[in-house]
Amino acid sequence: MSQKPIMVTRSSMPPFEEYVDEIRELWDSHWLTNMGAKHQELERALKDRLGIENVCLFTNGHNALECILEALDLRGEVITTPYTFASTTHAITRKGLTPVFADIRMSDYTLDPESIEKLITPRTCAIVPVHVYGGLCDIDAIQRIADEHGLKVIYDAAHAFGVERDGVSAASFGDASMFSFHATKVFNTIEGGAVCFKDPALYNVLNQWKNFGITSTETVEYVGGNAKMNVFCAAMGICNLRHLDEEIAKRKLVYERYVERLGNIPGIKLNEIPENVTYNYAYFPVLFDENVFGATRDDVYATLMTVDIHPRKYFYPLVNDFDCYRSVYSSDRTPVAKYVADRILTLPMYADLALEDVDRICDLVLSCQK
Ligand code: T4K
Repeated sequence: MSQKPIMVTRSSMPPFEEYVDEIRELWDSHWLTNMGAKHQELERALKDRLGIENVCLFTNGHNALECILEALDLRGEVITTPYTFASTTHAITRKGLTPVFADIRMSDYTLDPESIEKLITPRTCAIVPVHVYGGLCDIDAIQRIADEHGLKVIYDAAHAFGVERDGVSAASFGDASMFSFHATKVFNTIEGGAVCFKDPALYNVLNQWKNFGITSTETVEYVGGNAKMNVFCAAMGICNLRHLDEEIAKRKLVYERYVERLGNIPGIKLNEIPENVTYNYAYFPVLFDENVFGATRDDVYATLMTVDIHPRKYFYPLVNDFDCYRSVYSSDRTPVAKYVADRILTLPMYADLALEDVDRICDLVLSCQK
């Protein structure tokens, strides 16, 4: 059945009774937060699902990223991408580090390893790449650069939950990966996030950072914050994790219909999924080349908005064009990112999007063609 309005995404939720059953025991325990039983249970379930050893839950992906940057005790410059959500750069800046923007690749809009290499200085301490739309970065090239120069790699994997390369989860790459479990994500805990990491010693440190730096009832060793996931969010995660495969399978159908309708249109570029990657179908980005397609991204955006369909320009403007950064940075230095940000539109994508609505969206997109 056609919905109105159609937003860029729509949170998936478990059956109501399933969630109620999950939270019933919380009324008996009266333990609502501070790493309660559901919190531990979700961490265990995530380890199983992702095939990893180390995971730490957080209130949201942003706090998770701030905490891992802090826990790794980084100082100096961090090479990152301007083609991302505000969170990535803000986390770096708020932790007293200096973001340095490298350019992205045209193929999948992730960081271009060549561009990273040119920006390394003696002050560089880390690389924070983003698996944009769930498409994996050039992990091997980035790791080679990091190893050569002794840099940490912290992936912003906010979009990449459920993505695998050759059967290995996106959670396994670099020194650490941050996931967002926000309501808009393929897997959500309402608000939430996690860090997956290599060094097991980080688990206690992250737990302390997210709990005011408290190390025992009578000792506080760090100036930590409060970034603990509460158990109602963890319970939502436990439920949603049971439905993850179904969620991704439904998204795949939507994705395939979009590709069928928009895949061979001159002036439209879609992202390709490499053969060895299992994708999560998190977003459906479309790049419009106005010279070939005959209409701009903004023309298509306006056409859809007129009929209450709300695509989004993720990620426009570029972070280096934000008011809070543009006095220091210039998007002219990241020309590929600038080109993409001016032409990208992410079309509605979620598990329950009806295929007839996908057809309607595609008809409207194609009606802009000249
Ligand atoms: N790094 C990257 C690369 C990220 O993309 C993000 C977050 C982060 C880090 C930080 O992770 P978190 O700290 O958020 O865990 C949304 C999300 O709020 C944000 O999580 C996400 N990226 C970003 C790409 O998208 P907005 O400002 O576009 O959200 P909003 O409120 O306009 O919602 C978009 C659509 O989602 C709505 O039109 C309808 C739907 N929606 C929204 C909400 C809040 C629902 O269906 N249910 C909901 O509860 O940022």
